[in-house]
Amino acid sequence: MPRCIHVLNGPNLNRLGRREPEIYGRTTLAEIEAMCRAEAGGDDVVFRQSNYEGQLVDWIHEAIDTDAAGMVINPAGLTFRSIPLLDALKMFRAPLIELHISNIHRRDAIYHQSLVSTVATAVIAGLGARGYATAMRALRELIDA
Ligand code: DHK
Repeated sequence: MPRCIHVLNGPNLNRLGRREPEIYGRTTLAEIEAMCRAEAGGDDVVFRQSNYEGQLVDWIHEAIDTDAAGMVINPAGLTFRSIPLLDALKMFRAPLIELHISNIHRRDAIYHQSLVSTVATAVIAGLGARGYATAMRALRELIDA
């Protein structure tokens, strides 16, 4: 049975390409999905985005219940305050990479304290959209290890 990697994206990421391009660039989420699938090798990819916290929690439960091999998550604005998201990720036992397009540590202080980083295997921030491809490569290596 092929391994499955889940790539989850939080609020407002559906607007990438036209959302504060000076921060997030002009790559669209559809283009990012294509980048992730291009890096997947023989692994299946579930690629999703939601503006709703509960939907992301449900998708994390689904990843747990279907024995996902690993996860890349860009929690977006839910990174810093969402206890429900954190509690769900605490149950996810496979490799987990937290991904941010921007370098959150070089931005306003509200973006500096990630709750998700307390449970992530690794964190990638500041590489722009290409960070997703880097995260996919790194996650597959973590899964293989
Ligand atoms: C995306 C968002 O939507 C912000 O709320 C985060 C993250 C940063 C990113 O850089 O991908 O603070």
